[in-house]
Amino acid sequence: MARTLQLFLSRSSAPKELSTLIMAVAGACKDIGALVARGALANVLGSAETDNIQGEEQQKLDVRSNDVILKAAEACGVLAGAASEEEENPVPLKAGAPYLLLFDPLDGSSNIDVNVSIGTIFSVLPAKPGEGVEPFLQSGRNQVAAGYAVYGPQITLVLTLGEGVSAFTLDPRSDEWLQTAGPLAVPEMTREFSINMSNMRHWADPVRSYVDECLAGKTGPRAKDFNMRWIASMVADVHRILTRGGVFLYPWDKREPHKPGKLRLMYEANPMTLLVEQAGGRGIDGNQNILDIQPTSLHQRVSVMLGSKEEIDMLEAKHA
Ligand code: P6P
Repeated sequence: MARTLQLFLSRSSAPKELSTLIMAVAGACKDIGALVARGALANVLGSAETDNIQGEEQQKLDVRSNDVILKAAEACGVLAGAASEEEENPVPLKAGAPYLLLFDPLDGSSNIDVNVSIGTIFSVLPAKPGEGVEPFLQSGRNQVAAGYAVYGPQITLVLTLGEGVSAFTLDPRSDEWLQTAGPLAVPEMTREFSINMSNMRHWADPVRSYVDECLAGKTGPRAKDFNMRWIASMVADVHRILTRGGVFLYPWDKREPHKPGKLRLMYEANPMTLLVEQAGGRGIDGNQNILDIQPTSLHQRVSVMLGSKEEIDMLEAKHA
């Protein structure tokens, strides 16, 4: 009989308050999964006709998912505050509580209406004294936990508490999260890269050179043929990499040169990089390990290259 998430947490070194938080987030992901599964039937498809702080049009499911998580965050009693992609400012919760929660409630919005896997990403930091954004501006190394739920053919929760990565599948019959994998390990070598090729003409030279070598295949410098995957839901692409290896790139490009990248550091790149590192992979922004970046703003963006160690070592060398 597979272990429930509750039993897994009780046997981990996680403090009781952290287990309470993880169960609260996991419960919110169940509720979001149910909304995703009902789609049009729950009137959660399509645009909410509003923009988020990034100036991006919000989908109804972005807004609904955000509400679900914020409610769970408020009720769990162990969060000093929460920060969301969908909220301009952090939401203060319980003064003196031990943790901060940062999340992207619904990642992959462009896939919602076309029934392609989407997900929720979350990161847990220790609470720090201070007001507003300040306590949240901690590097990814400070994360005490990170994870995501992927709403796909299975609803799967992937989690690290800093002692490896485990996966739990939601059993539709019992409505329990049951452990189905772990510890996950990202193979050091891969033949699969993941990038939006339509941006090729905008990439910086090191990324262009790396991808060209992958495309050159067996007769090129890599002496092997590569496959390409791009789901355009970071959660789904990273889940594939945690499951069978690969390398995911959303690098800086010339389209908006003032932006370091498209993805957000605090609640997309940091949690995903912690998971990948905990599974033996790496994550860099081209200059440094993503987890070493000292954040200066809550919604700052970052260039992301993460996955199989050999590929990231190669990308790092090309950026040197
Ligand atoms: P593009 C989804 O909108 C997202 O933030 C990530 O989940 C995904 O990897 C990326 O953007 C897709 O971006 O430019 O290929 O649509």
